[in-house]
Amino acid sequence: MGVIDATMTRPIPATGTSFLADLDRVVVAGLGRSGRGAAALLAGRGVRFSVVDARAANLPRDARDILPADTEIVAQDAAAAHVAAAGLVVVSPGIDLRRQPWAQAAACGVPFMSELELAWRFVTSPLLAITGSNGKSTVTAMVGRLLAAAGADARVCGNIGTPLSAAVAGQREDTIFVVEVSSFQLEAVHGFRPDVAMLLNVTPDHQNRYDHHADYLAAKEKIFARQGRGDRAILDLDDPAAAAVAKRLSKRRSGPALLPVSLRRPPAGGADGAWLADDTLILRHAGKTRRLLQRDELTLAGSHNVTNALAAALMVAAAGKEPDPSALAMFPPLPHRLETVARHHGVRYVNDSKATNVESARAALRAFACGRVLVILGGRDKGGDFASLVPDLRRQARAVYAMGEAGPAIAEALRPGLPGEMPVSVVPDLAAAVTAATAAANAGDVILLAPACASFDAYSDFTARGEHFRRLAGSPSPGEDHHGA
Ligand code: UMA
Ligand code: ADP
Repeated sequence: MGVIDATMTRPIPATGTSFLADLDRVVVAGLGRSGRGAAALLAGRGVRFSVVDARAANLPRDARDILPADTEIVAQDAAAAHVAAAGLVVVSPGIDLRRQPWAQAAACGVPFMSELELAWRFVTSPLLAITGSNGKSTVTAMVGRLLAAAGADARVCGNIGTPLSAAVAGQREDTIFVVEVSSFQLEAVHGFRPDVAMLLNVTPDHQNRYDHHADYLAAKEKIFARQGRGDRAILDLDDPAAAAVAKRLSKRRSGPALLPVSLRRPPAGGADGAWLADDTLILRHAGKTRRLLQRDELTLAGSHNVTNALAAALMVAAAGKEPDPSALAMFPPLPHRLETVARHHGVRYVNDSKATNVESARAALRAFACGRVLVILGGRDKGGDFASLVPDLRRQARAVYAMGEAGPAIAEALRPGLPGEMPVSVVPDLAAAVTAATAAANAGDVILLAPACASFDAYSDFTARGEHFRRLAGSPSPGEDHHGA
């Protein structure tokens, strides 16, 4: 909790941008995509600022080029005094506020504000925000697609790629911002108040960034912190952590209206929400109930994507637009999310490189027929509880390939729980895993990359890992044959 409390030690106004004019010594921390967006907003307001970045000496030219000519750039490891004297630090999500020089400055009362918060203060039209451990990008993209289909100027942004600070430029009266929000971005928010906020689920992730799971959960829960009467909060009640948050929100006086999502039951007492009944996706909003579609009409595979579709449709309805069932049905998997990239001799190759934690790998395993999955796990361990996958592997898998840095530890965690006939092979890398799985697969099987780990032991990111898998699977070109997942 230290970081989150520390960012609040010297209060800044909860809304508006006028306070920026009175500020001296604004620091933009990190000059990646977020930092550049924040810098552009500040420069546009005539606010002078400096930049602190760990790569100060090697910032890419395009990053330097967007700065006013006389902007001071300070190396992070030499910035202690500079940051301690700041009137405000606008922080990029990749900055870990527990580290120096940030922790010391926060302890001295320097106020921190995330790029998300700064950008939000410039937003003049409705804003929808989506968070959760898994499913954020999929739901964000779905909501964007459904809003566009309904004729809105939907701006899909945030953690999904374009920072909100870049998306606000040229906003219109009819713009609706659809913002994927990460826990990192929520650490230093103060007034951030989405009109509709969504929490899909909270399961262990980013253990390298949080001392305790409770700190991660607290960051996620901040999406609702400033919501009040007239706002809406969408939560997946099938997820125990999100259900607990819903309970807390329901006790808040003048809190947001709760809109539940569930695969198991309709909302209590005829309230608004979205649910599944007899394999039909059902939406009730403003008291009006409608059947959207049958679950097998969705292009997306897996129960988790039924949840995502319900949540997306509910958010669109909450934004005052009608979700088009056919747009929902046709929504394809995003790249690297349960994406079928090749089929050879009846064997299907599925790229779920974005399954970077244990829960998303579990969701992927459950999306296929029992006993037909040859699954590739491994990469850089983020502290995942691999042994908890044993029951799912017993039911769904035929073989396990444990690759990369975490391979030996994964094999050690799984072997005691798995029957002897289910081999767990430790392989050095993805190429070896695909070769071994291809040799072992029969027609009707699925070779699934769902690593439950980060990619950084061998790749720049999950995208590079997924592209490599695609090539290894012999897929002709990116984007082809991804509609069958
Ligand atoms: N930097 C420092 N000190 C540090 C860390 C970073 O100076 O301690 C500097 C780097 O040298 C670099 C800059 O900060 O110049 C990079 O900033 P950043 O890491 O915040 O990255 P951005 O380019 O601003 O991208 C961020 C998100 N990155 C992270 O949260 C790590 C992107 O999410 C997001 O798409 C983008 O803002 C736009 O909103 C990426 C991500 O991995 C995809 N997110 C995590 C996830 O999805 O699991 C949360
Ligand atoms: P995020 O942006 O939160 O990482 P993505 O939509 O990119 O979410 O999906 C990340 C991973 O989680 C993918 O492997 C995907 O198959 C899986 N996933 C998507 N939605 C859910 C969900 N609701 N519950 C569990 N796993 C999910």
